[in-house]
Amino acid sequence: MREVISVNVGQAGCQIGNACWELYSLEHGIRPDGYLQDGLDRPKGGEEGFSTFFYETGSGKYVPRAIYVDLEPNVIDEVRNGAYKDFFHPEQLISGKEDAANNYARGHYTVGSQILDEVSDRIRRMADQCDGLQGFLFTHSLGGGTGSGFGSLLLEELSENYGKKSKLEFAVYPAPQVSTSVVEPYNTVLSTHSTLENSDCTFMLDNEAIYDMCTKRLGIARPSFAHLNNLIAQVVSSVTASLRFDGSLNVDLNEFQTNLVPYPRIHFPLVSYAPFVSKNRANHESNTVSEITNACFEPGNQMVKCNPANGKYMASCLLYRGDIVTKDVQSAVSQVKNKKVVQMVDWCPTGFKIGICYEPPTATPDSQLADVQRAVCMLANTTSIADAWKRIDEKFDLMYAKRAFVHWYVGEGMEEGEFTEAREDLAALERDYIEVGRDSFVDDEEF
Ligand SMILES: Nc1nc2c(ncn2[C@@H]2O[C@H](COP(=O)(O)OP(=O)(O)OP(=O)(O)O)[C@@H](O)[C@H]2O)c(=O)[nH]1
Ligand SMILES: [Mg+2]
Repeated sequence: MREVISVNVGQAGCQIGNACWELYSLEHGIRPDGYLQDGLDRPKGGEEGFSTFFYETGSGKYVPRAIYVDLEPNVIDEVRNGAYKDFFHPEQLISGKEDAANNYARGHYTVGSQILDEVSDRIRRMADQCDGLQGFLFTHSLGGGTGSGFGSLLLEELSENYGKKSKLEFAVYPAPQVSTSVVEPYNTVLSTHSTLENSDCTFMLDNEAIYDMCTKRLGIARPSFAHLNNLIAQVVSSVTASLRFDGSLNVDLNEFQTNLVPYPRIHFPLVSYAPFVSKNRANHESNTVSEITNACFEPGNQMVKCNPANGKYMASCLLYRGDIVTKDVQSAVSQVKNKKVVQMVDWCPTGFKIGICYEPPTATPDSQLADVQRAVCMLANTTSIADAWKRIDEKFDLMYAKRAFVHWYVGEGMEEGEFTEAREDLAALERDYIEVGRDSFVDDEEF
């Protein structure tokens, strides 16, 4: 067994969690009340695939291995009262009384620290139910007070308690279009700094990139969080499909991680996904393996705004799902290589790791995405993702030069030195990315 516990923190984390669990339940044939759909005698996903994410109770109900935490009650009350209210055990849903008010320091030190033991306890109980816990899947925002502050506090705690168990993150990167506060750059930098050593792999979800997919690809005039989250859920589902479904060319996430992360700090793979087909165009698109593979190299399909043409790739994985023939994948990949759209670092062989899951993607009923026969998700460790750090660091610097809003953090007991320390760490991260992208023979000459 290789169970994975999902931990959803703060508004963005919990709402993305909702979208993901709705999708997982449909993919595995489980109803919103946790029982199997009519006609199934066990969930879809092979002998044990589904049980990495669900456990079965004595009465034949399937319960997500998931924890929801928010410092305020509204977002989680919607889960408690919504269509999936019977899906979760009340113990899995933890909310406090007042939020972190967009303040990392409140989420990390004052308000957040009061709820830490309780959350830690619930996670422990869930971990005790596992035979061979593989790790944790974290979703949270980097810009919110709870997501950034409590998220990083909890990751720290998990590192202490579960040592080497892997911790993967889906982290929402702030965007002006759907921003909820001016201090998001502060929270993002502070959170990234305190999480850098406690997370093994972080997939960033840039709300601006996803917002643009909704408007440009799917024709949604004014995308809501629900729209963004539907796209995000598709991506998270693709990344986790290899864990949830048994299959022949189905490589474990651990194995992908080994290939994707050459140095511990360089652990932010760029995620791309194809196809994005809206329901009203479904009949006009064919989406061959070659087309969807090529689409992964188009900036409009990336979950983070950056330009891979200006950077170098260190590693990449292509995770296909649905009606896929291996031969088609091989020819699509060699086409990509021949076109030289991908520039690799010179210290790493040009390898694409391939995974295939034969279960096709599913679209939720209220999603704007159409049902398609096949899809692909690319995870690429490229130096160009450092653009995202550069952007956020610049915004941080503008405010910090004037010490604007800093008193809110200091007022919650945070030392001002943590700002400079965090910012220096991010500067070092930007330099790390430049370093790994440099040609090695140039380095030798300098020697
Ligand atoms: N994609 C996506 N982003 C969201 C969602 N909800 C909030 N965000 C983004 O998350 C950031 C705000 O963080 P939240 O997660 O709302 O804050 P929180 O973690 O609840 O923290 P506090 O409310 O400050 O205690 C902003 O960048 C929002 O644009 C969501 O459902 N989906
Ligand atoms: Mg909140």
